[in-house]
Parts: sequence; structure tokens; C-alpha cells
Amino acid sequence: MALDLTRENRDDLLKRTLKVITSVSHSVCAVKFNHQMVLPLGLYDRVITLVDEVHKHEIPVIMDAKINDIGHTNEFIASQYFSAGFDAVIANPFAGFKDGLEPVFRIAKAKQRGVLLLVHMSHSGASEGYGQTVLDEKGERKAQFEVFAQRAVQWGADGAIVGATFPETITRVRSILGDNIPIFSPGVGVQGGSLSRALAAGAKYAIVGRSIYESDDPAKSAENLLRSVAAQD
Ligand code: 3DU
Repeated sequence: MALDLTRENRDDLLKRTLKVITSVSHSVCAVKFNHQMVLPLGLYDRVITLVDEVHKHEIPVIMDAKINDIGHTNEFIASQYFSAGFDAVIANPFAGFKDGLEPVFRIAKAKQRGVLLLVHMSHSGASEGYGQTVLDEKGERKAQFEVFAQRAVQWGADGAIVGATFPETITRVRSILGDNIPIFSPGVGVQGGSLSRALAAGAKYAIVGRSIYESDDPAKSAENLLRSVAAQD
């Protein structure tokens, strides 16, 4: 579950987020935060409380930092999120490995945390970057996301993000990743992606935000999503 709630008042934001966590904890296998929560609430101020709260339910917490800078800052960013208790971070392979994401992988390995790579995002403009045709290191024409899927294997990523709005891309990425690197798929629901199609195409996990936390009954919405998957099995 992605938790990107918006409230003008920070106390309201914290209270509502805690309430959603408690109500859906039996239906989700991980919780993901992004800057939407860290900016208003502060990492060591109140986000750390949320991370602890999720951990009380024995659920891992992912920081969707989309890390994308030079190694020097990437290293500090990743280590701060791991210090605050996050179990995994999301990083952007456009930054490259050498002097880019290498320190993120190194720290994650040392601390036994995870790194998930954005292989193809879910919004329509994602194809402008992740879907562009490029020449790989051997000079072969490939889609950018195919190169990123290969990098996920080479760099030892713990997961790959591929939008549910691009099911054929999920299938192609899955064929490159094999069974060892799971695909996490955002874009289900409000962004127009289909949960059943994403899973059938090869995603292992769906990342769902607004369809759960903005509904009148988040617990029920999460249960309904689970039930729809079970019915498919
Ligand atoms: O559209 P939703 O409300 O279900 O939220 C999707 C979440 O997944 C949100 O946190 C967003 O930051 C994240 N995400 C994408 O939507 C697309 C990506 O490619 C990667 C992450």
C-alpha cells in the first residue's frame, strides 16, 4: 500500500495515516511512503513514528525516494532512510551505477536492506524516458526499460518497479528478470491500471494508494482487492 495522504494540518495528516495503517494492516504485505509524507512530517520527527507503527504489525516499510543523484548524496540519502528504519529504498537506474547508485547498493547490502529499481514507471509520459529506444553497451538497439531490467539483474536489485498501465512491458521485463527479482506494479486503480492484468502479465506485487486510502472504507477496499485476486486464482 502506498500512503500518500494529503492534509493541510500536519497533526491531521499523522492521525489519518495512523488510522489507515491500523485498518488495513491485515490486508497488506508492505507499506510505501514517498516525499509526500517526509516533507510535511519530517523524517526524524514524525515519519519515524509511522515507520515504527507499521513495524508493530510486522510489515516492512519501503521509502519511495526515487534516488537519482551522484553517489555522494545518494549514499547519505539511503543511509538516512535506513537509519530511520526503512527496510528498502526505491532508486532510479538513470543515475547509473559507478558514482551513482553503487553506494546505495553497498549500504543496503551491509545493512541487509533492499533496493528496488524503477524499470518503467506507470504514468503516460513514462514511455518518453523508460520506453525510448537506446543502444546498449554492445551497440544493440533496445528499449530503455529492457536495459534497466538487465541492470537490475547485474546490480543485484531486490525488486523492479514496472507500471500496471504497461502490462506488455511487465511481461517483457519478467522474461529478462526471471523468477529471482519480483516485479512491484504501481498504477492500479486511479491511474487506470488493472490489478488482474498486471499480475497475469508477471507482476508479483501491486502498489495501490488512492483506491484504498481515499475510499470511505480503506479496510474494505483493501480486502476487496485481495478477494478479486483470490477469485482469479
Ligand atoms: O496511483 P496511486 O494512488 O495508487 O499511487 C501509486 C503510488 O505508486 C504512488 O505512491 C506513486 O508515487 C508510486 N509510483 C507510481 O505511481 C509510479 C511509479 O512508476 C512508481 C511509483
